[in-house]
Amino acid sequence: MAKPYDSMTGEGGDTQQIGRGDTPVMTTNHGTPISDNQNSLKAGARGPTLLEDFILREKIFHFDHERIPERIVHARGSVAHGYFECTDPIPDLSRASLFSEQGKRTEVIVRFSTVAGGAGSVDTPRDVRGFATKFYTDEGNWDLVGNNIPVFFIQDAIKFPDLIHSVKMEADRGFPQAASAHDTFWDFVSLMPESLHTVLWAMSDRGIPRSYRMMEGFGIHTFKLVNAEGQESFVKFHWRPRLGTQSLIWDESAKIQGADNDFHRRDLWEAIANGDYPEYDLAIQVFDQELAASLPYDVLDPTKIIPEEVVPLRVIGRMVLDRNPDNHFAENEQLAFLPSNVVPGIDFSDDPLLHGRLFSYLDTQKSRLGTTNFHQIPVNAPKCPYANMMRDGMMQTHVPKGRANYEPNSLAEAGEDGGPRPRQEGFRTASQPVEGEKLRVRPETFADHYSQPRMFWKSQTANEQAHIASAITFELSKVALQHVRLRVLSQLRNVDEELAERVAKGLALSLPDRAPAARDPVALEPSEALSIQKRWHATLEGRKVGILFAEGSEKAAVDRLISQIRDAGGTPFTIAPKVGGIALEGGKMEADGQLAGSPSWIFDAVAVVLSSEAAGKLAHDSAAVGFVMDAFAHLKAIGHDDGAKPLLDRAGIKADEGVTDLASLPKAATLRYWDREKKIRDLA
Ligand code: HDE
Repeated sequence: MAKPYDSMTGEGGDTQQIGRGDTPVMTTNHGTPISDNQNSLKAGARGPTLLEDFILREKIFHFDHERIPERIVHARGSVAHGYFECTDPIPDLSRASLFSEQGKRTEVIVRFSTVAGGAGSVDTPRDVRGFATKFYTDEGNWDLVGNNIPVFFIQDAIKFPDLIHSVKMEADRGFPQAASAHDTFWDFVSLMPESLHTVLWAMSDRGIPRSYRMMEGFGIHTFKLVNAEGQESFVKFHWRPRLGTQSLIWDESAKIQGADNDFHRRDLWEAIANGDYPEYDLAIQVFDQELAASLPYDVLDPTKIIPEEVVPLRVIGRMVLDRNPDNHFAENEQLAFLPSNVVPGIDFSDDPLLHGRLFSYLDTQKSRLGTTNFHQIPVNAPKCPYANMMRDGMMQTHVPKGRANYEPNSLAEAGEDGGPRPRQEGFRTASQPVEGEKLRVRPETFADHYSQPRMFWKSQTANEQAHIASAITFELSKVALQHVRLRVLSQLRNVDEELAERVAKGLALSLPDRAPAARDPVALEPSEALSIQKRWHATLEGRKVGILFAEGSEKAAVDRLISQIRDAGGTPFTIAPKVGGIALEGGKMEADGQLAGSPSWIFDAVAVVLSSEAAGKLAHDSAAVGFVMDAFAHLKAIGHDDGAKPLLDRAGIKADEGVTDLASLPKAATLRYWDREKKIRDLA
């Protein structure tokens, strides 16, 4: 008998090797045990491969079809499992079972995403981020498919394909990937003033979040809550990250694209793997028709927010993400969200954008996942029992018993299983009188496109305003069509003259005439909640500190810093010119990362612990000089010992509040140093 195949020597291989110890047997997809997974079947050792080789054919056939179409938008995303816990029940407002009792937990899966880039694109371009949550409630799945920005570019679903075509890579050239800084996007938005509010949010620091863990989420549309008596209220949903909202600096986010394509995905994965579970509060804004009617904008218009100073937020629960996916394909690519997935107690408003979404997501899953049975894929299936008379179809995995595939039936009377029946307490659409002519129009109440972007602009700090002005200037500098740049400026004049002037100056253009406004803007009070900097959480939790050392550094100082950072809830990451272990003053030490591959861009703050000899040497190493120079330019805290000075001097670091000794670093590292910005960058 021939010898079994040995993968080390490549010998043998024509006998079955079934069940060696606990290792499962490799089989074909139909269960036939495989003896050799290295060699295809040939006629003679150097002869032609045989068509008969069903093992080879099945393996290549399956591989050829491993990819499914990526999502047309939000193609790149990262998922995490966890739970939602109700902390403040609201049975008076909604009969949704997940909000019924204090402490009640509901399993969730969340997918965070960018919008414009493909599945293999990077994590930190300027873009809106998706924040989609599937709650596996005991009365069915509720999908809250939101974004990190509380408004959207368009008011009516019929404009969505145009918006997305314009922002994606241009149709003829296939670039730019994952970027809005190009002709077609700005052409479209300059012709659609309703998009300006969201454009301003996207051009603000919200468009470049530091982490999915430090990002707010918004359901955007007005929804309805319905209680057991059938009484309705309007509601807007908000996720608030416990770590606070934090963003990157534009130059930093652009550089991170080179250092770590997976910056956000890795951050989420590592936080969960380390037990630092991301947490968010779920808050609601609840209001009635009377309040809605009193506002100078329409609550059905998804380009508008209701400031929390007008309708306060009430926290009703928290979400904890405590489990990484086991398999990217099964739990991310195959995950299907449907805004139409609601449960009894939650209902839709008449927002025309929402209504288009109720169709689109169901439809797109058929083309992405290939079958109407996509709900049976484990990550999509409800965790509660589900039953109906829908049958068959591609990739049907259920095996229903009996004859009852129609309803009503009387089979139970003959002792057979008659199957499920609708019940009174099931989902009931909130009843509302509807009357009107069939019209293709936009309501008058949707016509003010400028008051809210102006309110957003006025709510920002000076630095944040500078970031918005320079982001628009940057994007328009990538626009080649002069008439498009001018049209954007003519729109911006309606938002704020100063903003328009700053952008015009940045582009060396004269201001064109103001665009005609469909309706004159009204003055709205600025809202503090719209600024990230005004609500900054000064904490080291969730933040990562890079510690650079080299031969001769004081080991005790590095060790001390590591434990101080950990004690404050941060994550230390050590960096050295060589990773394998180098001699420090006081012992040998391995580093987590090599200097050339660990630029300061990927940390929230840095420490430099060096002997003066090593610092003198590193002052001639561009990676080391860049490490501190960029940390300074990105407004980060820099902690250092005396020995590190030659390197800091070479990098032109000027002492300020954020440049500290090592002992003060853990506290200093909780902030960014906004005051520094005007000294190193033109904020005009
Ligand atoms: Fe989406 N959107 N969308 N969208 N959207 C999709 O559904 C669509 C909109 C959002 O992680 C697609 O399964 C239309 C607003 C997120 O899997 C598609 C309109 C908001 C995700 C689709 C909108 C979103 C999507 C593509 C205008 C914030 C990622 C793949 C009427 C409230 C979900 C898919 C995930 C995904 C259509 C507007 C958020 C094509 C037609 C507004 C977070 O169905």
